[in-house]
Parts: sequence; structure tokens; C-alpha cells
Amino acid sequence: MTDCLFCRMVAGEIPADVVHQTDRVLAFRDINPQAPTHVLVIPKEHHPTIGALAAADPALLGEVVSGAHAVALQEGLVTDGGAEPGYRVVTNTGPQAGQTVHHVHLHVLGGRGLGWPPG
Ligand code: DGP
Repeated sequence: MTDCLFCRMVAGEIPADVVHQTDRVLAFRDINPQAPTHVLVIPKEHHPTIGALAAADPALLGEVVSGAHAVALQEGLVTDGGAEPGYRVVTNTGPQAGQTVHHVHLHVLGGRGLGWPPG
């Protein structure tokens, strides 16, 4: 058994509020939402960081990004061919950025105005 939380969610050992998936990508609601829409999009295969995923399987990174956009469409954060009202994709890498789960994930945030610069 793996001790990776997100691998265990992929395996169905830990429940997830799944909003979108393909054969290689899973998207589920964050347990501690920071915006009205806060969804995590992950590759089902374990890769620790976005850089590691890009090096190992760039096509899969593209599928994860496409998954993030599919979630944004589904959640009404943008329309097909349009960019309004909008959404943000964030990936934290390493302790200074606040990465707490070491299975790469894109945060899809939207449903409110998002300040810049981020904290
Ligand atoms: P990060 O700090 O960037 O590594 O983001 C990890 C995110 O994972 C954080 O926003 C909270 C979320 N999270 C942690 N544990 C769980 C869980 O058991 N279920 C769900 N749905 N999300 C979780």
C-alpha cells in the first residue's frame, strides 16, 4: 500500500468528490476550498512535482492542463471560446511555495475575484 494520499484517492481507498476524470487524469474538490470553485487536477500516475512530470511524460502534463480547463468549463468559470469570468491554475512546488502533498496537482480556483500578487 502506498503512503501517497492522492495515489490512495486514485485507488479508491480514500473518498474523493470527483468532478471530472479521464483514463489518466482525476479532478476532485479540495477538502479546504480557498474559493467557491477549488478543484485539484492530478495525473493518476504518481509524479512528485510539475517538473518531474514534465520530464517524465510531457503529454500527460498536457492532459492534466486540459483537465483543468475542462473543469473550468464544467464549473462555468469560462465559456467555450471565451475567457470570462475567468479562473486561476496554481501549482506549488517545494516547501517555500507551500507544497504539502507530494503528488503533482493543479489547483483550479474561481468563482470570486482573485488578487495579484498571490500570497
Ligand atoms: P498543496 O499545499 O499545494 O500541496 O495542496 C494540497 C491540497 O490538498 C490542499 O489545498 C488541501 C488538499 N487536501 C489535503 N488532503 C486532502 C484530502 O484528504 N482530500 C481532498 N479532497 N483534498 C485534500
